[in-house]
Amino acid sequence: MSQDLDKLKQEAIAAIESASDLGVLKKLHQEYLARRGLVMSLMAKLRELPNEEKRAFGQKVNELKVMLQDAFSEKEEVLGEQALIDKLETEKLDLTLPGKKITPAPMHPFQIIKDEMITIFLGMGYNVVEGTEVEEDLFNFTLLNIPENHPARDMQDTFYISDTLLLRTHTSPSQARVMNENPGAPVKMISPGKVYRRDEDDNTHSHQFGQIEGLVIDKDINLGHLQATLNLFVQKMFSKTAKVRFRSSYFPFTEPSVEVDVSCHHCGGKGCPTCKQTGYIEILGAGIVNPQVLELNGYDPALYSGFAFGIGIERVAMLRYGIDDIRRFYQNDLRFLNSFPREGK
Ligand code: FA5
Repeated sequence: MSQDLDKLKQEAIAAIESASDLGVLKKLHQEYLARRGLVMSLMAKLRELPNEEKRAFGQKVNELKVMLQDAFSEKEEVLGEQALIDKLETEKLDLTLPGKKITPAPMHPFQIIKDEMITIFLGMGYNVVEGTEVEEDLFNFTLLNIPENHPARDMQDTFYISDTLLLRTHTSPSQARVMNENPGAPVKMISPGKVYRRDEDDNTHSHQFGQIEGLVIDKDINLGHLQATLNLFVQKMFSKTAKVRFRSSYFPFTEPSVEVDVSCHHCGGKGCPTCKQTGYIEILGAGIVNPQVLELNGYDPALYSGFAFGIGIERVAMLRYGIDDIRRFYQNDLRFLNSFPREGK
């Protein structure tokens, strides 16, 4: 019996030492040390031994088991390390290889022009105020001197969320919000954002577009201030030679009111489908704040006066880039989008 044990031990040690990888070692472990493996099968032979030898033999089998377990663990460690070294060797990273070039997306013309417009007004000392796209009827209409059933509401029909909540039709509610935040204090602010209307889409009209609102309230503000401000804006945005036209107009929240057109980029003012043969494209509405609006929003019209304007962002972008159709802003045609500069270039 003892000879069997010695033989098994020698064979096992030799096999463990010569195991070339972890897979082979695992098989050997099963062969020798599993419940029905070679070592445990020696235990079955106990029964054949005389009683006085049983104990000593059992002890020897146990010692062999422990010894083989140690041998397996040691070999496993050595082979594990070798496997890791092999893996690192075969999967070596070449850190000197050039990386994949990441091309920044082009800037959207709406964003480029909006940023430029904001920069121009910041340069004139305006604050930037955020408005809300989902707006209360009160701020969108009533506080701007457009009470319920006023016909001007029809000109700016919109998408209603409830009887009193709607998608704002213009950025002018920011005027009422700013005035109500600090009634009686001077104001010099712009408020950019998206607006929505139930307008029929065509070359120059969209049901969703951007505006930048402007509001100045102080003592002795007059139409001359408004005109000088808008002239400076147009010169900075386009060129000193861009033709500007002030037309008298009507808004319930300004009195007098004007609309401002800039000569059409497409035909240079001769008339074409883009400008509907007029030679000009309207970019904004403006006027002197109606005393009624000052009063509705906590200002004394005997002390204060102001001017306000609302500029269409896409319209300005169309003039600057010669874009013939406002729908291009929303169609996501890559040929159009890729023709604008990329960030950082
Ligand atoms: C207004 O929205 C006024 N709230 C502007 C205003 C503000 C007047 C402060 C007085 C004082 P209007 O509807 O004209 O006005 O729109 C202003 C500008 O938004 C237009 O000149 C035009 O540039 C742009 N715009 C209007 N409707 C559309 C549309 N459907 N699609 C694209 N741009 C539009």
